[in-house]
Amino acid sequence: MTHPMLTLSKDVAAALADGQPVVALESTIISHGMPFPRNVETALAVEAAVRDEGAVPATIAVLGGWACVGLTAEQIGYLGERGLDVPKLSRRDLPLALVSGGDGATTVAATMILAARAGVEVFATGGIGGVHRGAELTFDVSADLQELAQTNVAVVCAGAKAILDLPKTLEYLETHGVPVVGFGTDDLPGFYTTKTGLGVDFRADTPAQVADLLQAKWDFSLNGGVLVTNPVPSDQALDLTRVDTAISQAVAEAEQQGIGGKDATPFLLARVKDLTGGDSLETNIALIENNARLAARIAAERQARRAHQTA
Ligand code: PSU
Ligand code: MN
Repeated sequence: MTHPMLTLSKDVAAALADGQPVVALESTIISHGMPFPRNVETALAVEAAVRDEGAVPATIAVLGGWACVGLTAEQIGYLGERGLDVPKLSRRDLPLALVSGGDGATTVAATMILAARAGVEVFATGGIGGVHRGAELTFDVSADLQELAQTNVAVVCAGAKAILDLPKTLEYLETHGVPVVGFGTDDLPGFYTTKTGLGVDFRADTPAQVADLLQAKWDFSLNGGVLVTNPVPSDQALDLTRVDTAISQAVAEAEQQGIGGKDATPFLLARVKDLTGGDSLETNIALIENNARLAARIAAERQARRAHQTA
């Protein structure tokens, strides 16, 4: 059931009606994940990458209390320019934004919810939220993980970054039945780095293999998402030691300054960017585009099967 406040752009509505592949994209990464104007340039480049692979992009946000699936370039520009003034919306915050009639940038969790409502099953982003370092004391576990546990959307990302506790994040996903796929790799990618030394559950070397897994899971009514981890292209990856040093310092500063709740992730991302002299931003941009292309190919594979089944 769609909600009356769910608005599909013309392009997205037409693509879904025609059975064309559609890729969902989030907006927290625009408003909270990167500085203006690179955030807007990146969001538009990512949409172009999806189109280039033959799919239709559906960037998702709440605007004026309407849950929008598919934004115009102007709307993307607005979210990027207003940056941190746009509230960050996760599952908890979504109903508040709808009743207040305000704007909001959707996290992975909230984007999955709205994508699923609209009938979009593949979503590309940079990195997901996870279990934070020190979560045994703070209880800081991103709502993204709980959403992956219950909402039927495949999330293509470059892994989770080491601002998180990666082994605990994998444990959480295992408990909640979320398969972690490595695209072309047996090693969990670490966002800025291609490897973390941790394993994935399933290696896929083609979009068709990912589509097979989605079909098996959902046909069997095993609800919930699949995390498809796609390593950053190696010529764009950062040095592991350098990233680790920056992350450790950012995590320590967050602790000293008492930064928690939904401010934790944006704070850490911004500090890592500064501490790497901006290099982490370039890597971030490259990997999102890479993920968008893969997501488009997976979405195309899903649609091709559906067409075949109904033929
Ligand atoms: N990780 C990144 N970049 C991001 C985010 C995470 O590398 O922009 C954003 C995503 O929108 C993700 C959110 O869903 O942060 C997680 O926030 P929290 O930990 O508060 O759930
Ligand atoms: Mn949190």
